[in-house]
Amino acid sequence: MKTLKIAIQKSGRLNEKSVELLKNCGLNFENYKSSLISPVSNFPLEILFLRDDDIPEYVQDGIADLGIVGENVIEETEVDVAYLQRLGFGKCSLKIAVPNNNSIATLEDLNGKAIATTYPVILKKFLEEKGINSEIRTISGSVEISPGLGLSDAICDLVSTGGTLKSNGLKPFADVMSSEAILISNKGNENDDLIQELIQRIQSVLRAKE
Ligand code: PRT
Ligand code: ZN
Repeated sequence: MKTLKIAIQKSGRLNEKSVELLKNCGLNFENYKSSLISPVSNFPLEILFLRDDDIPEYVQDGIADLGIVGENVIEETEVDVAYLQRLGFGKCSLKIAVPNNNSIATLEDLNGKAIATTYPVILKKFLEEKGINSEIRTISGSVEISPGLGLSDAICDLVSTGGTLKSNGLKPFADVMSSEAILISNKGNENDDLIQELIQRIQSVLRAKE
C-alpha cells in the first residue's frame, strides 16, 4: 500500500502547531526532536521534519506529497504547488518599515532608497507593481538592525506583534503581504484518496476550533 509523506517544520514557530494539528487529526506518531522522519502508526503516512525553507521545493519535486509551511516561504521560493487549505496559525504580515524619525512619507519616497530584506523576490514584485525603484539589499537575518547600522533606509520583514519593530525604533509603513500556515501538495495529486481523507480530517479539526 502507498505511504504518503508530509513535510513539516522541524523546529521554529510552526513546528508545535503543525504537530498539534496532525495529532488532533487522530494521527499517532513519535515527535522525536532528533529524527528526520517519523512514521504514523495508524495511517499510511510518514512525517518529514525539515527547515521551513526547504518544504516548498520538496513538495514541488514530489519528495514529499504534502507540506505545512508559511505562505511567505512559498511565495518567496516561487514554486508551483497546489494550495489545499489555510490553517489559521502562523499569522503575520510582510511589511516595509522605516525609522521613526524619517522623512519617508509616501511609497514614492522609497525611490532611490535602500531596503534590507530576507524576502527579495516578494519585495521586488511588490515594488515593480507599484512602479517604485528602490535598491533591494538581501541579507540573511537581523534585518531590523540594518537601518540603525546605516546599511539601509528601510526594511521589509515579517511582523506579528510589532514589538521587534518598536524596540528597534522602526514603524510599519506599507503592507506587502499577509501570511499564514498553509497545507500544500504536489500539483496534480490533490484528488488522491489518501490526501482527500487527510484534508477532510484537517477541515473537521479546524471547524471544531471555530
Ligand atoms: O529553522 P527554520 O528555517 O525552519 O525556521 P525560520 O527561522 O526560517 O522560521 P521561523 O520559525 O522564525 O518562522 C516560521 C514561519 O512562521 C515564518 O515563515 C512565518 O510564516 C511565520 N511567522 C509568524 C513568523 C512570525 N510570525 C514572526 N513574527 N516568522 C517570523 N517572525 C519574526 C520576524 O521575522 C521578526 O524577526 O519575528 C519578528 C517579529 O515579531 P514581532 O512579534 O516582534 O512583530
Ligand atoms: Zn527558515
